[in-house]
Amino acid sequence: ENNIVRPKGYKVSWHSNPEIEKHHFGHAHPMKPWRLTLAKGLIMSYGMHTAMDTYVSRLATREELEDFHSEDYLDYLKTAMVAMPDDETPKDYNLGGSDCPIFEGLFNYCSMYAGASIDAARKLCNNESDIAINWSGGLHHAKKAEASGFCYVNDIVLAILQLLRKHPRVLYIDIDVHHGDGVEEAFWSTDRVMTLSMHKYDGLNFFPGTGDLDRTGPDSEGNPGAHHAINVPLSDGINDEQYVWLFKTIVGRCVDKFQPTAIVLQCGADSLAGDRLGRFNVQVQGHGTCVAYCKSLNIPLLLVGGGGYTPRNVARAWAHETSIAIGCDADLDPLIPEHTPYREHFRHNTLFPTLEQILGEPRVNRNTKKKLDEIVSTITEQLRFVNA
Ligand code: ZLM
Ligand code: CA
Ligand code: ZN
Repeated sequence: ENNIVRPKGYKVSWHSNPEIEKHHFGHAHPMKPWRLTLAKGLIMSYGMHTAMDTYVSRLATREELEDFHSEDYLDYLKTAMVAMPDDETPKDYNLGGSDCPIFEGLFNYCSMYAGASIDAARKLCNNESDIAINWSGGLHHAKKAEASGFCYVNDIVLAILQLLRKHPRVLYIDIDVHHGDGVEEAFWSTDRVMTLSMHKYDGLNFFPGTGDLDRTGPDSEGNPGAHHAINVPLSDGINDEQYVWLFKTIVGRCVDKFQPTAIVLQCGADSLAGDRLGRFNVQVQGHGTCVAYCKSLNIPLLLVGGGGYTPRNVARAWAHETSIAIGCDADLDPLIPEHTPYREHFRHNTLFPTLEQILGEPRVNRNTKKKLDEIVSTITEQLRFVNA
């Protein structure tokens, strides 16, 4: 096993619990908590755990969950019947459908990934970490009293609420291929949280169907949340060069104007090329460059996971991004170590497979330069209304 040198005076904490990985959404469901096992195996085979403070996370308490979720929703989530066949389960709170099935241990699963994000946020609040990581979190669609899109409890909202105890302004950035609607909605009416989501948007078909460029916050006069929601709607096939340019340009301008004192980055890996549900041509390198850019801002940073439905690519991305957080990315051999568990899943034995290796034929890029320039100039205009 390799040993990574821990950079002096720079602290990264890794929050996880192996119990989370053992849950199953059901046969053929795209969300596979097991992808976390694959990612952890890769991270550890590079020896990266030796350069972080590692914590086995605990269950979020009822009281902590109630910071965002309603009591009746939490009651139902806790007692929802496992035995009932899918088609007989009542669809209360959007639970029990094919997207958000009720499965064994559901409430423990939710409490564990939420506990990890809350712990991670607290490490940032008391300056015990500069970057805190929870790859099992990032479940951005969950609402106050509703499950949505594979998400039941919104760990991101709970973590941001922790950060707001110490931090005047939090910037939330979401690079999952889906719109971060649950987080956006939770902080819709406050100017202490700016939400920025990049996502596939086609006005109708692609889940959750929201996130157009003109969705910028409440338009009621005098509402402090006005202009504090930022949405970057994208088309199929966007590549690394375009994606990273948009990310740096827009995040750079948001940071200049909003002056966040903490950043939460949702690193959904379904924006990668070859994802089972995604539509983009983003590669592990480009995805990681977004993390590196956030790190370079030297603002306390919470990294959470999110989507990601081709497990080998999820593992590659989150391992690479862990190495960026630690600062050992340049030292890693891109060839996946021989002793990596489940190495047979990495048919191309590199952290950075080419588009041809991933896809055979890359997806057609439907994003024109003109459209991307329009997005940047519209958001630049929007940010004229934002002050720190
Ligand atoms: N049908 N099985 C992203 C959340 C995306 C809603 C259309 C379900 C699926 C999908 C489930 C095994 C995040 C929708 C889809 C079929 C109504 C979505 C179970 C395949 C399967 O094979 C499947 C029987 C299932 C679900 C595909 N669902 C693809 N896309 C989205 C939710 C979550 O990545 O952003 C964060 C973790 N749901 O499009 C339907 C409208 C349900
Ligand atoms: Ca997104
Ligand atoms: Zn997603």
